[in-house]
Amino acid sequence: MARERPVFIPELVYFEPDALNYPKGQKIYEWAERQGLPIHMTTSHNRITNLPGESDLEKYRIAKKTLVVGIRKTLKFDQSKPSAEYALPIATGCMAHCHYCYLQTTLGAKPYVRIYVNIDEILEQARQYIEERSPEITRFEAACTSDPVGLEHIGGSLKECIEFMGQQPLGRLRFVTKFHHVEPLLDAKHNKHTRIRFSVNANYVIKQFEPGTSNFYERIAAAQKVASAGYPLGFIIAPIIWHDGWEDGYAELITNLKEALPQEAAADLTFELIQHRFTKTAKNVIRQRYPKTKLEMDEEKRKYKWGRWGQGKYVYADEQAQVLKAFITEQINEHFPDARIEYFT
Ligand code: 0TT
Ligand code: SF4
Repeated sequence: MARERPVFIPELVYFEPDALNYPKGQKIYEWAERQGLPIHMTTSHNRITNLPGESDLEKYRIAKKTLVVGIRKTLKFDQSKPSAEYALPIATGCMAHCHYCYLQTTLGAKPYVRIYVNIDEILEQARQYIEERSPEITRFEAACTSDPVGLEHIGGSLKECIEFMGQQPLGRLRFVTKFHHVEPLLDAKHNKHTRIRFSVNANYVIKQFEPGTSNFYERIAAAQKVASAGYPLGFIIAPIIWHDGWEDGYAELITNLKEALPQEAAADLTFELIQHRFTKTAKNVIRQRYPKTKLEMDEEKRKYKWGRWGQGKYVYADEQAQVLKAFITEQINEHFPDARIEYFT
């Protein structure tokens, strides 16, 4: 059995000065000191131009191990279709190295990990969004720009968000993770208003493209724990990748889930299915950062889908996407007849 994935400990920590005026900023500062980490002050994260590293690649790898503690200034939340109404901004960046990750392009030149300390302001804004949509339910996705479970031991923000949403009759929280470090969330007063989803995939995809994450069995063990703690549970199968033997790979994934999960975990279970996609920019960035990747990004084989804000993306051709969708849907329906498939995109 492989060694357990340890929690993330950054190698460098930067603080924006105002961050220390917030309890969470103080708390993280003390944590970093206890860990003996090199701590720097910076007037703004935009000024962090002197990260060590010779080449762009080295700078990128170091940035992924760098934590920046700051304040979320824009309190206008992004949309998060199809998973929720709004993205809840509590952190950006991620220490893992999934080759296909869209943060490589959406975070541009700032791939370091940022935690926002003004959580009260952020949640106050969420409260306003909930009010605006009342009496409809408003869902917030906390994993649009980060993997917040992997950062929970540092900032503790997720637990605060979970307990906040627990008290909102019309507010719901959801987030997805590839980490198994759910321990700090198990005693949160969630009131079933938070759905925790684990990202899972065919063995080939996890092995080839997801370095730096918890392995499949660690994720499933964590799924059992959150289900036992009464959380609504979900799985996101993403990105769905067409590869040699994909049918066996995805069939095996669903049977492994079925075998590993206790019956009661399947009581309120959802699946979200997301096919692999890439933009032209992403392809270039991925080639530079993971030059040996086996990730297939051949525009010729794909369908171009126009984007709402400029750059479009390449998805599988309709026929291929339909085959993937139909096969995986069938496997889920067979093994988890009570589960709900929320979308295929
Ligand atoms: O390339 C990744 C794809 O995965 C995107 O099309 C979004 C999608 N996705 C990711 C999804 O369908 N369901 C999820 O739960 C996500 C993990 C969360 C998400 C992220 C989402 O549902 N919708 C989004 O728009 N995002 C991202 O948030 C994309 C954008 O960069 C950011 C702000 O809107
Ligand atoms: Fe990106 Fe998620 Fe992988 Fe982190 S775990 S690198 S956010 S895909």
